[in-house]
Amino acid sequence: MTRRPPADDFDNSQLKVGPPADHAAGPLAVAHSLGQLHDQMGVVRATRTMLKINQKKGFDCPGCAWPEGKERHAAEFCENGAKAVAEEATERRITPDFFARHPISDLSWRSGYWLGQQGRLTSPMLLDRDAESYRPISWDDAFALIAEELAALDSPDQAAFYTSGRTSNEAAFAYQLFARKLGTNNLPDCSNMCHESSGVALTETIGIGKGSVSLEDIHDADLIVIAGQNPGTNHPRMLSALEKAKHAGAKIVSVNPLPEAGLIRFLNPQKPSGVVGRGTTLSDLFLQIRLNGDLALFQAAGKRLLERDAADRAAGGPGLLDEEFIAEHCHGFEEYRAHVAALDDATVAEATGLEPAQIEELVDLLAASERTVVCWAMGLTQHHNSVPTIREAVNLLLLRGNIGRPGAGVCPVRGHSNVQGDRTMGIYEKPSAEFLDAMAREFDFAPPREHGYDTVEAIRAMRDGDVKVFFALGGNFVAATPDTEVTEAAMRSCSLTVHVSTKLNRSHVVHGQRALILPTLGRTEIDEQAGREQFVSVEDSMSAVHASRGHLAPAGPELLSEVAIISRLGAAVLGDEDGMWAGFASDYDTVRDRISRVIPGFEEFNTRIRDLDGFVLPHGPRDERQFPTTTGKANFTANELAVLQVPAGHLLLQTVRSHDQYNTTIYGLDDRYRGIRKGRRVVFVNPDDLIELGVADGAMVDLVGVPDQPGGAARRAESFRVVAYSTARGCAAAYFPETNVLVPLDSTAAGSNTPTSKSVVVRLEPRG
Ligand SMILES: Nc1nc2c(c(=O)[nH]1)N[C@H]1C(S)=C(S)[C@@H](COP(=O)(O)OP(=O)(O)OC[C@H]3O[C@@H](n4cnc5c(=O)[nH]c(N)nc54)[C@H](O)[C@@H]3O)O[C@H]1N2
Ligand SMILES: Nc1nc2c(c(=O)[nH]1)N[C@H]1C(S)=C(S)[C@@H](COP(=O)(O)OP(=O)(O)OC[C@H]3O[C@@H](n4cnc5c(=O)[nH]c(N)nc54)[C@H](O)[C@@H]3O)O[C@H]1N2
Ligand SMILES: [Mo]
Repeated sequence: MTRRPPADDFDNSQLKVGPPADHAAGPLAVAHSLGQLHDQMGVVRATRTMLKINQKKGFDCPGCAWPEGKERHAAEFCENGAKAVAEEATERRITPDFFARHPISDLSWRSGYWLGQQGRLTSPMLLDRDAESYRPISWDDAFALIAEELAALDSPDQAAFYTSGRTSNEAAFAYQLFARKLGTNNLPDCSNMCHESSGVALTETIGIGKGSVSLEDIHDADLIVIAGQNPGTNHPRMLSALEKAKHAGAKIVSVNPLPEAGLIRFLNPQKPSGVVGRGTTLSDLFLQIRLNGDLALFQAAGKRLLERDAADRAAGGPGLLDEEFIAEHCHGFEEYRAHVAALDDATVAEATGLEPAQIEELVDLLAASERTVVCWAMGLTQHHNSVPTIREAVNLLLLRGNIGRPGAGVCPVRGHSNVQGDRTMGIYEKPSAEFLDAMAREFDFAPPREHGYDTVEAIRAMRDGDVKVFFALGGNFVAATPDTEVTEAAMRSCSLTVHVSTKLNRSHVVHGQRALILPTLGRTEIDEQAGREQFVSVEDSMSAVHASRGHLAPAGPELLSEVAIISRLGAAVLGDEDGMWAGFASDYDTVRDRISRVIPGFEEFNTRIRDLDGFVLPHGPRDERQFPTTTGKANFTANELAVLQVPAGHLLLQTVRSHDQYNTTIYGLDDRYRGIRKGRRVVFVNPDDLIELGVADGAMVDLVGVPDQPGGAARRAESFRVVAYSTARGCAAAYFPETNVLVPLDSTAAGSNTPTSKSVVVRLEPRG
């Protein structure tokens, strides 16, 4: 199963490896973002744009889902938000003649970086059967072609409708309505590869799959545990919140196999001290945990808290548990207590790679804190045991009543800027009966009840010929998903692939028998329909909904908004007798009216969204300690601990983001905080592991997986430079999407079906 990646991805000739940074942000970050912006946008346009980002009358940063808070800075953005904006608001354009000059045979060998650098897509394009190049097509013909392909299916379930998390609430709602009216729940989304494990674990334990804290809770916390997250790169604005908490006396614990710069020290570029001073030291405790060891860590910490509680009570003290909370609001405590009592310390040591004294330090902090928040991201969600790991984080919080009170709670830090909103809008392959009932009432139809395909299931279905039409509202499906060879073949076997996109990417050049590119407006652009400026809405990681308005002229006259594209698709495929779709396209208020009648928490949507602060959605556990679980209480759970065994001579590889990428969008070839410049094909390995494996720092290796069957072919990613680096023993790290070829399609998290992108077993094979 060898796959050569696009040719220019291999170029490591300029690669420079230096020492990692010991802090994040600061003046250099500002210089970097301005450089990128001026390069892509010119000075005037860049400055005008940056003054609107995350402002109350401006647009929501397309970077991440971290909330803005009520008081905004003049510059409410970060280095990486600026890069995300530059990527979208670039003045470079791809016009139809670009495709004439670059046939598919050329484009399919270009790197993702090169494709993205070509500029904004401006015209709808069709790649016809057996054609060598994309050619222009009118919007009407494009919609007619999709209608024809959908009509040719034996069943609507032979189509799949993917969403990436930048899609607005309005577009997402119209899109899921379209799919369900067509007759399918095949609505896979990027969340399936992202925070699905959080959603599943939180729904089971607290009754709602969303975080329970606000920005103020972060500021007010005594203790913030950050596990499996690299905010310095992926949520830089979070560092300002951590700094604020820190100045108010909070302690911060970082749990990570890598010592990420952003969690060590932070120079706030928005404060004078950040420009001249040494900044704020963020982490009080760094636990360099083995990949996949968090379940064991949380369980061990819970066990020790219980032991200390018992000891304290025996000595006449008040104990450490919040007994009242546990008695009144929790279920399953005794089972949990019995389960962790049997936990074996040797297994914990093996799973975590940590000394008992290190775990004791965490327990000291947990015991001393009256208000604890646990934050996490992909380091917890992309493992086999992700769902029980997150359940275990909840156990730890429940013990001391840390849910539903100020300064405390669960904080899954979302990725894409509206990924949480898309799910709220019904982008979900497993919709609840209540949601479908509400849709049925509002739109007077019988929505399909059978669950649809998630991302991994959709790939299997395409591979097996069960899905023939693949439609994507944003994203870069073939590059973001696991098992690249399998996925690319699956995509190629479709009769039609359609991508609503802002930028060219690999999913446009690995295509079905026919393929469409439908260019769309981005967040930064003015969206005018029927002579009136429209706005859209988004929901951040803390359930706050607010409006987003672009202010730049669209990248080209032919672009349609996502809402317009879905509405015209709806009319072309399903007809529009009552004018609903036409109404959606010309006035987004009509979409919001529908949302207000279908989705709880959106009552009076059109009025409340016009409040510049937006509004916060209800959240039972956070607001009133109401836990809408099957037991009606917050559930303690007993989770089996199994240590992930890695065969001799192998390492556990995590696939991560560099500082210069947004998922599959590569902004540049540096990873400044980790000391890497001008190259991406590197693998970070602990120096002691290198000695044991007999591989030198700087050596060139292939990363080779473990065959699915004994004697079978192994997955392989070629040509990586070994970088000796501080990471937990037995662990390695390399960037995705280059390493997605190594992630087996069938290797997914139990309960959420999320690909296990953070625990891939590999060996390093030196290149001759
Ligand atoms: N600039 C920028 N911003 C982004 C993105 C981007 O690509 N670029 N992507 C967006 C999206 S969609 C998302 S989901 C988020 C992703 O945000 P992150 O989750 O921060 O992204 P990753 O690079 O995957 O980093 C995972 C972190 O978890 C650690 N880790 C890995 N495995 C384990 C483990 O087993 N245990 C523990 N304790 N730690 C572990 C890694 O060392 C790393 O620090 O960021 C969003 N924001
Ligand atoms: N190995 C490995 N794989 C991973 C991960 C990992 O950590 N390791 N992380 C996973 C995660 S957390 C996620 S969220 C997924 C991401 O998966 P996706 O969301 O599918 O991928 P992106 O790279 O974010 O999508 C980028 C493309 O979106 C389009 N785009 C950008 N802005 C807009 C817009 O406003 N509208 C429209 N219509 N299109 C737009 C552009 O054409 C761009 O090329 O990847 C997953 N894959
Ligand atoms: Mo994500």
